[in-house]
Amino acid sequence: MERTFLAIKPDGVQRGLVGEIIRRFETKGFTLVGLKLLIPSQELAEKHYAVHKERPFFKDLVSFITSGPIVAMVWEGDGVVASARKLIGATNPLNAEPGTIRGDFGINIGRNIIHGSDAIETAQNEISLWFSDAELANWEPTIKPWLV
Ligand code: FUP
Repeated sequence: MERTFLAIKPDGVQRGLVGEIIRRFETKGFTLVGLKLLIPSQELAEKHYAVHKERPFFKDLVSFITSGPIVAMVWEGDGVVASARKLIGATNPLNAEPGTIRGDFGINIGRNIIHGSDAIETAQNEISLWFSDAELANWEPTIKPWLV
């Protein structure tokens, strides 16, 4: 079953958006299989954003993501990687459609509330970077009337 890695960034946590964001993925029909709150280490943040290490915003990005607690999550379900990206919206919240998380709650690209893996392979790498196998629950809801 497809899985993705999502992280509510320090701005999302501090603005009290954790419940609202989790609700959106739950009510969409995805299954939560991993969840923890942590302040990421410098090393973890640099590995997570390694693809951006030559970009001018890299230093600020790492400093922001390590500045306070984040909520790291793994969600599971058909098409969850692409669907979560749609629910999250465009990277720059000013370009994100209303109805998306960034479109509804953000205006600043450097404070865009939530991270979501951009492809299935990236998701696999990010999940193993942030979670051990023991931290992930292998379970399925026994009743899925919303999928029948
Ligand atoms: P996304 O996949 O939508 O999170 O966006 P990217 O991987 O392109 O960028 C990762 C993070 O870098 C963004 F969430 C915010 C930050 N960023 C900037 O601060 N400035 C930029 O010009 C681009 C990205």
